[in-house]
Amino acid sequence: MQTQPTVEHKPVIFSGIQPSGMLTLGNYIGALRNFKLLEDDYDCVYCVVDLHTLTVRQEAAQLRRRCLEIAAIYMAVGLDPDKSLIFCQSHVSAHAELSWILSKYTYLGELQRMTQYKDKCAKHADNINAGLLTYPVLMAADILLYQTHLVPIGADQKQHLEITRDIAQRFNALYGDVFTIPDAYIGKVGSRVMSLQEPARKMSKSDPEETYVGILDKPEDIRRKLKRAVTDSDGDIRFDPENKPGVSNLLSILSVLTGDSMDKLVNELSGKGYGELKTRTAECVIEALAPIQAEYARIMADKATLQAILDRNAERASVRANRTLDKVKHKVGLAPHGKA
Ligand code: ATP
Ligand code: LTN
Repeated sequence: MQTQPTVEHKPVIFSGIQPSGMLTLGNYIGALRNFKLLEDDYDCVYCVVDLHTLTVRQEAAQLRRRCLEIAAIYMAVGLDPDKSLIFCQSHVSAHAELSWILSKYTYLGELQRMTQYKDKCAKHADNINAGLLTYPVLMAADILLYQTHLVPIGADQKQHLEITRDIAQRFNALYGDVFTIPDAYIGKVGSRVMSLQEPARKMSKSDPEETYVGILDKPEDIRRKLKRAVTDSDGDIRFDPENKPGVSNLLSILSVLTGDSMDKLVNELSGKGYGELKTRTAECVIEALAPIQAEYARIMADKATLQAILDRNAERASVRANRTLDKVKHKVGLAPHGKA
């Protein structure tokens, strides 16, 4: 009897970024950089999660443009759209459909406990819509549709990954092994890059300009922002996130981007003063972002090609996502359609 050759399937990665603004150094260090590092060893699905972005009021033309921009950034960090599946969430209707079904397997109490929900309610008190609450269900749908093993995210998304696992386990307990249970991948250093002005808070693209470095910022802006970064007054360079959040934040950024250990950096910089730490960090950030910026400009100069890549990849993603969605629909008892 002839034996079939075994096909080696790589484990699946899924992650998403919202097109809610131009990306920051936090998004790069906490998420994007890891996307690229993991690309060769996994079957990767990277999504621009535009449906999530609707939870906060957006200007339509700007949101449309930003979707393309984030997809271009994915490619500019080196992700290959023929290797990794790069697409817009709203182009694959299975995400919204699965989210609707999973919301019946998610408890109100667990959604109300999410810290991002509480933070967003406080920040957007004039528009506390139902989508802010059900946001993690859509995120669970994103991840579970692709039978994902690993989800590279920043530390702020850990709670959302936990609820995703809970929903999947609850569903599997009722209907059998429908979903793969995903694990979070959170980098050891840099999983929480802090605001340059309020180093106790995470750097966020929806905060004021001076609090973050944008991936596309010009060198002079990066130098200015880092020079003005809030530190403290004891003048001592050491890694102590609790008591010295500003200095520790700069050290973490340097450590991730150079690959140098914290001990090595602290040894080199001790006694040198904050000016030196800030200059070194700025130059290192400029050097890391320069090739990404050049590649981004090249990709954005040909939007037709970019659009064609997104269209093609959305079709491929739909085929994969619908396999899981069809299984789910069958399990919960939705009527089959006539398609053979
Ligand atoms: P917003 O500020 O608009 O709420 P965000 O930047 O927090 O957006 P996303 O754009 O969806 O949210 O985040 C994309 C990825 O970047 C997520 O994995 C998130 O955990 C990570 N990330 C965001 N900010 C940081 C940060 N300051 N440090 C490390 N990782 C981050
Ligand atoms: N919730 C995330 C963005 C996001 C995501 C995902 C991340 C939506 N769906 C699926 C990983 C996997 C955020 O706000 N940063």
